[in-house]
Order: sequence, then C-alpha cells, then structure tokens
Amino acid sequence: DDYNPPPTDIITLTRHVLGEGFSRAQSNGSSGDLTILLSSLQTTCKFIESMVRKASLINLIGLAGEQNVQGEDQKKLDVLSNEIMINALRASGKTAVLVSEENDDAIFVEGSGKYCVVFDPLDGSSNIDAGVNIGTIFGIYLVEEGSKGTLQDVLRPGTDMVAAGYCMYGSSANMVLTTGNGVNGYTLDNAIGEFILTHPNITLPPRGKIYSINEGNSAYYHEPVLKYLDSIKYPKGEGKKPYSARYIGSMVADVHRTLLYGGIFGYPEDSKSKSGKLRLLYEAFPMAMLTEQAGGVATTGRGRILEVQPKSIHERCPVFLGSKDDVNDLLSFYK
Ligand code: P6P
Repeated sequence: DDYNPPPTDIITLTRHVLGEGFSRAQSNGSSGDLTILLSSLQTTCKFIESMVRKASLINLIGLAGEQNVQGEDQKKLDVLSNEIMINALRASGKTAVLVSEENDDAIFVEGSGKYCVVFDPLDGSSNIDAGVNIGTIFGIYLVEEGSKGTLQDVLRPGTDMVAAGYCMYGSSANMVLTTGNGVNGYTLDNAIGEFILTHPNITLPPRGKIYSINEGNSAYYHEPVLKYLDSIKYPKGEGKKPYSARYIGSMVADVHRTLLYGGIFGYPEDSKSKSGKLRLLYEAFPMAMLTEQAGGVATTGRGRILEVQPKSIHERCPVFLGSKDDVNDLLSFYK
C-alpha cells in the first residue's frame, strides 16, 4: 500500500491567472485577453527553458557573432530567445507594441492587440557559458485609451504596468508573476509542460540579512552607498552582526533570492555609470513592481523607481530594491 496517488487538483499558472482574471473581470470587464497573452508568454518561457537546457548539447553556447544595441556580444541563445519571444507575442494577437533589450527600435504589431510588452528575453546572458541561472524579464502595459499602439504607450511610468514577471532558468524553471494583486511563484513541471503554483503570495520579510551588490565597483561609488555598506559590514550596536554578501551577477537570480529570503539588491549609479547599468523599462520597472507587490521598496536612491518617467526605451536607472527596512536604511544615507 505504498501507492501514493499524485495530486489531482493542481493549480496551473493558466488556471490561477484565469481565476484572478475572473475576479478582475467582475471588477473591470477584462475579456481574458491578459490570460491569453500570459499563456503565450508561458509558451515562450517553456521553449527558452528547453533551449537553455540543451544549449551545451546543440552548441548554442558561444557568440552569435553579432553585437546588440548595447554593443554587447550577442550569444546565440540571446538571439533565438528574442526571436521566439517576438514571434509568440505577435502571434498571440493581443499585442500592439513590443520593446526588447535586443532590438534598437520598438516593434509595432499590426492588428487589434491592446497590450504592450517590454522585455529582456535572456537577462544575465554573459553568464550562460558558466551555467549560472539566467532569465526572461517582462513588463506589460495596456495601450492608452484610444491608442492603436505608439511609442508613447511604452514611454510611461512603471506605475502604469498591469503585470510584470520573470522566468528564471536554473535547476528548475521558476516563473514569478504579478497582475497587480500580490506575487505568485510557479515551477515548471516538464512532465506535463505546465507551470504549477508552488510559491503562493510571495512576501518579503521587513528586514533580511543579505546584501547583493557588485563591490568591485566600490572605487566608483558615491558617498551614500559607501556609508550604507559600511553600516551593514561593520554594524554598530550591541550584538549586531554583519550582513552576508551574495552576488550572482544575474539580475533575475539576485532578485529571486531577495524576494524569497529578503535583504537588499542594488546596482547604483556611480562615477563610472552615471545612471547605473540596469535598464529602466524591462529590468528596473518589472522587478520594482514585483518588489512592491511583495511588500518591499524599490528606489533609484532619489525616488520610487515605478514613478520614473522614461524618455527613451533603452535608458538606464539606478536600482535598490528589497526588504523595506533595509532599503529605508540605505535611503537614510541619501538625506
Ligand atoms: P555586473 C547581466 O549582464 C546584467 O544585465 C544583470 O543581469 C546583472 O544584474 C548585471 O548585469 C550584472 O552587472 O556589472 O555586476 O557584472
């Protein structure tokens, strides 16, 4: 009698979002389009995951021989992931404007789609060859009232986003998503090809014990950052212990750990990178929306990331995000 039947009431991502969609429909009459859009995003992430898994086998490792808009060497996986994502989003029939880290210009989709998706198809790709976790990051806007989809629809503050998420390709594929009612995590069950709800209602602890920043840039840091780091490495006060340093150098992996364990992640501006390194539209905004929806704080050091008004689709912005007490401690050095 060691027969233990498998669960037969599994909550897949599609079922879970449909459920949220249903409650949203009761509020604003959404027609399920977001659910359809998210299922095309799921397909993309499953495809990318399968490629990332096989990468070393079908020699996708290594340079594709081209440069992207950032002037970085494109890895083959980058190129394929970007193509898959653009094709799936276009084919969904629900999109009007697409912005990809890999494309100089925005892509305008013919048809009646009403969603704009900004994304980094394979963030952290400089780590691909080392087998480090990488991921897809995306944010979703509704086109503005009466718009058919123009550049203005994607040059809006992150507060206008209706959904945001990432899929991390690691020992398993983890999708983390918010549609504005909290944050949920799903794990891909390859046996049935479904993302299963495994981390309902992800909530950041008010304070963590980990800081995550590339201290190799310390020589370029401005005073407030240096003072904050000093305060957590050489804490004053009876019994205070220093924080642990954890830095993977892949934003999806560093943010995922921060959402689950708490603490603070940062990529500040410094004397070398005037606006930091991370991209506003498809790195900072989605991660900031997730962080706030999980009860945390996401700031540029001067203000709330989500309230930044983008001027161009590839602009950068300084990022600090994580547990609210930790980020507020950092902000106290900016006074
Ligand atoms: P650095 C990866 O290339 C990336 O865009 C993010 O995923 C990551 O957080 C950051 O750059 C790492 O940058 O300068 O610390 O190597």
